[in-house]
Parts: sequence; structure tokens; C-alpha cells
Amino acid sequence: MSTTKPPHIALLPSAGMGHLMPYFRLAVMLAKRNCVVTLVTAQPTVSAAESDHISSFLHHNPEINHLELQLTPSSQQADSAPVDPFFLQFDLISQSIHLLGPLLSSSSLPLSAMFVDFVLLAKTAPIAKDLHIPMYAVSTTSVQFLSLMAYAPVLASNLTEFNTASTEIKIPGLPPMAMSSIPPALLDPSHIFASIIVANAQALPGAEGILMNTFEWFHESMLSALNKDRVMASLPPILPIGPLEPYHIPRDGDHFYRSWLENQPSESVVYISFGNRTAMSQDQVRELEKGLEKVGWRFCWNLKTTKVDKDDHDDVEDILSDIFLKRTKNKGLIIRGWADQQEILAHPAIGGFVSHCGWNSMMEAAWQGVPVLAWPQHGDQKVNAKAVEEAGLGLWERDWDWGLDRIVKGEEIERKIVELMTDEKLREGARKVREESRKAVESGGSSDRVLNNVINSVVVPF
Ligand code: UPG
Repeated sequence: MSTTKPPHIALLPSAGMGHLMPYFRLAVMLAKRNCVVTLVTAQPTVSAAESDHISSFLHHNPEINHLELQLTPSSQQADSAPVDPFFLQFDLISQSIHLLGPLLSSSSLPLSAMFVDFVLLAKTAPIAKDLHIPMYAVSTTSVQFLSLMAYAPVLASNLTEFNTASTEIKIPGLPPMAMSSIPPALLDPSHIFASIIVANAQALPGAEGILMNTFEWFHESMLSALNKDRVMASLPPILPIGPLEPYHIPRDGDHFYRSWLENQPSESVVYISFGNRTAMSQDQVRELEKGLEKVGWRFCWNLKTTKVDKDDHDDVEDILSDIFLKRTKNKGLIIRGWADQQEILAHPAIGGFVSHCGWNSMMEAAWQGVPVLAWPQHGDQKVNAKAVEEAGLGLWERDWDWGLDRIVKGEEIERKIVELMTDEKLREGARKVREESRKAVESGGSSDRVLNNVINSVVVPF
């Protein structure tokens, strides 16, 4: 019998399902590898989906320890300026991080390492130092967007030059990025997004490594430039450990979408979802209705009209037109509220995915080999869309611009969905991505090796 003590790893996610979901997956993967895992979550959460999933996850995974970081109220919340509540929460967690040290010391088992969301690095670094344990950054986006975030301090000090003259950003040693793909908020020094990214990018060199939900094959040339050629010398090694394996979400009753999907022919349905924190405008909803009504394919539309789920009170009939609902009742399904996307994408009826390119969604599409029509809305999503296109997993119509900047017409949507569902080369490309993603996580695969090496390198305290 082995007498080796397992490492004890604390996981510190930030806010929003896009930042929480990867931690649930990572927690299960670490526990399966015999680590003791403590998940630290901030309370209260922004969305109902976060609090519901934290309770359900802990209930079904009793081997995972849990600590709650009670947030101290922020003066910024009283401000009437409309600031993204998820960005505010990133900031609020950082402001409350002084509570983390005492919280972690309440754990009976000494810690071996901390895995911390990128947006919390700067404030967490001194705590890891005090505890004499290594801190790994967890980045939940694409390698391309991570490199842009790492370069943000340089951008911030040259903003006038970039804003006025450049059509591209050239990070030395990496392929140029179109200026039109850079989220405007990152170029606005007064924006909370820019200040969060710049502050935390400065803390990246203090991390042991950057754990990422991707795999070697998907980002081969970027990883080679960053890890082997060291084109950003201060950046610690990037550690691709994905796609993070889907964990089993227990079924909460029989959702109607399951039986609906069961009755659809193979690869006949296009799934439309913009993640958990992207609202679609009423005008865009109208145009999407037109496109879906005309297109010959069936559809399953996960419809969200508010940024935070707690604010979403409208029924389908309040949002969609009667005529659209009547005309599409035999070929379409509308989902309101949470649906298990990993399960939907795994269903053989799904033939394509219209997505905002949130990175978790992209890795889920990669895992299932579902071709993507990229429709980036904000943040990292244009940069992610390019990565998805380059890997052969998706199509991207650049003219569609950012979600809020352009209403895409119904005919354009119809045309692109036809392309998504009929392009055999794309389907073949997506199958190849699936195959490579599975190879990466199987025993001895590239992601499996990277994660095992990280675990083995963590020293177990006595
Ligand atoms: N999901 C469901 N059901 C739903 C809605 C979401 O299962 O009804 C899941 C989805 O499968 C995914 C996650 O929730 O696992 C959503 O994550 P993601 O696809 O990345 O989208 P966002 O929620 O928009 O994520 C935010 C940012 C995105 C960024 C990501 C990771 O909007 O741009 O890439 O965080 O940093």
C-alpha cells in the first residue's frame, strides 16, 4: 500500500458560469487523480445559475471540500453607472481577498498549491507567498486571448499610438491581431475591464504556470512560440490540460428538450446559444426569427435576453412573435433558463452550433466535433473565433462585427446556417478536432501528461 500523501489543492474561481464551470471540471479531474481539493467560492454570487450549480456540484461530489469567501459590500455597487455586474464581482472578490488567508488556514489539512483565476492573481499572490505554496494561474480563455491579456500592460502604456494609427496589434513573435478583434473596453484605460486585465497581467510572472482549457494540437504554433521560443519571456509556462472533461451533471427531472431531441434525425438540428451572460437585443431577436423561419434546418434556440439570469422574467411568448412560434412549431424548440449544454452538444441530432464563442462552449464543441458558426458578441470572443476558424472547427463571418454594433439581417443568418450545416469540409475538420481532443486527454495524451506533471511537482507539506 502506498504511503504517499496526496497534495491538497485550493481552487479559486471568479464570477459567472464561464469561470465556474471549468473549476467544477478541474476539481473532478484532480480528485480522480487522488488530490484533496478545496473549492473556494465567493458569496453571494451574481447569477442564480452559479449558486444553484455550486450547491448541486457539492451535493453530488462530497469528496470536494468547500469554503465560502463572504464578500464585503462595495461602494461601487451604489454607483448608478451601468457597470457589468460580473466585472464588478471580479473586483469585489479581489477587494475581499484579505479574508482568504484566515479562511484557508481554517482547513485542517495544510495546502500544497493554489489554482487561481487570472482576474484574481494580483491580490492572491501575496497570500500564496505567505503560505509558502505555489500559485498557478487558471486562464479560461483561448491562448491567443491570454497572450493579448499578458501584453495589456504594454498596450496600456502606448494607447494613443494604437488607437489612432494601428489596424493591427503586433505582439513580437506572434501573428498580428486585427485591431477590430480587440475588445474596445481593453483600449479604454478608464474601463474596469482594462484595469482588471492590466493589474492581473502584471502578476502573471509570479505564477508557476498557466493552466488552460485547451490542448496542444489546437494551439500548436502559439504554444510553440510561447513555451519553446519564449517570445514573451516573462510569461510562465502555458499548461494545456483540456478539453476539461465534462463531469456528469445529474438529471434534474426530464427536461422537454431531451425528448424533443430524441425525435429529430441525426445532424438535422442547429443549436443556438450565446452562453450564460450575453443578452440578445429585441431587434436582433426579430432578425434571428426571420433567419430561422426561412432556413430548411431544425433548430434548438437557448434564448437569453438579460445579462443576469435573475432578471430574466419574460415568457417565450413575451419575446418571440406569435407568427414565428406558429410557423416553426414543428421544426424548432425554444429553451428558456438553464439547459445542460454539454449534453445537448453530445446528442446525435445536433449538426451545428451557432455560438458567441465563449471559450468553454468552444472546447465543448471541440470535444463533440460539432461545427461552429462563430458570432462573437464581446470580450475575448472575436479572438476566440479566429482560433476556432484556424483549427478547422468553425466558420466566422467578420462582417457581423460585435453583437451590439450591428444587427445581422435574417437573410444573412439563413445563408450562413445553410453553409454551417452543409459544408462537408467543415464537418470533416470538426471530426478531426474531436479525435485530437480525445487523444489529448486519454491516459498518456498531451493534456493528461501536463496535468499529471503539475500534480507531481506540487510538494506535499507535512
Ligand atoms: N451553459 C449551459 N447551459 C446554459 C448556458 C450555459 O450548460 O443554458 C454552460 C456552457 O456549456 C458553458 C458555460 O455554461 O460551459 C458558459 O461558458 P462560455 O461558453 O465560455 O460562455 P460565457 O458564459 O459567456 O463565458 C464568459 C465570457 C466568454 C469567455 C468565458 C471564459 O462571456 O467570452 O470566453 O467566460 O472566460
